[in-house]
Amino acid sequence: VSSDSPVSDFEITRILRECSREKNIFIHGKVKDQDAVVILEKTPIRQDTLSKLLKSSQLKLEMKNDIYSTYQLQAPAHLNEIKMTVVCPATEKHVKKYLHQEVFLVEESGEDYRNITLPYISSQSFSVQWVHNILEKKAEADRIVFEDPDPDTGFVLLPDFKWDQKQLQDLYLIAIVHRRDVKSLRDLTSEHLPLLTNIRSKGEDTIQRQYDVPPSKLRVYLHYQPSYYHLHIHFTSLEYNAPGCGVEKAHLLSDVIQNLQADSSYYHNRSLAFPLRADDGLLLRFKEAGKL
Ligand code: M7G
Repeated sequence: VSSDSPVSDFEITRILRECSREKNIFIHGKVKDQDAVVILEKTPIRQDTLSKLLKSSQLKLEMKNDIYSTYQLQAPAHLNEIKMTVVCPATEKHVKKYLHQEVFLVEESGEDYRNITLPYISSQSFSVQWVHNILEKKAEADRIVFEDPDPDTGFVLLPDFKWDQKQLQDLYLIAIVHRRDVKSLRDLTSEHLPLLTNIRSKGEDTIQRQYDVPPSKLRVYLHYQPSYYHLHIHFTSLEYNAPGCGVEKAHLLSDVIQNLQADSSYYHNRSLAFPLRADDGLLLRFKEAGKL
């Protein structure tokens, strides 16, 4: 590790989560005196480097039996990269976000949102400084793929930091709205339909043009609850099982648009179900209110 690396002084405290199938590991540790979370993830094998990988790697036979054989393949360093994400200084909430935890499904009525969830998220949620930095071009400006600057219906489209952009199998972009008064799905009414339809059409057009991925290969959705309460839309490859793309957390943008067309206060009134982790403060609030 080079001396200007953010993790050259990293001291491991504990492993928060590990998944051999996803080939990633989430580590809590300290850099000097600051808490840090480091995520290491093996990147997908790229089709465009396949022949190089097969030709230039060293092979070690592990076993052979009839028509079956397995090898250990030692790929050259540049074909064997690991993606690292660093959160430093990390808050207690970041550490918890990545810790493997039991989850519980909560059903939140519109009233529960206003009485329990809203007061909680107003005081407890993650900072959206990184979002403002993107909108103000103070960070990631060179990564912006498309921008519509309109203050009401405009947004910025850029790669999510989960995607290293090296292959399309795990394509992942996010559209972040310019308006700062929409926290989540719950705030949406028919007033926001021009914003949502604009994001859908320009987002899909841009991804088709830029990456040659048609709308029929995209999963376009919002999370409820999100981690960051500034409205943003996820655009992921349909082939990629992105974390949080399951029915308990993801709401397809096309469904959201139709629900608002049918009823402007749909998301104001409806009960919405979502998973909460055992150590989530919001879960405790629901329990205290006798809702679980
Ligand atoms: P979310 O639904 O609020 O939360 O989505 P989740 O993290 O629980 O899914 C926020 C999305 O923004 C996630 O897909 C993150 O990977 C992505 N993201 C988070 N941060 C801090 C950044 C960042 O600094 N830059 C970029 N480009 N994406 C980020």
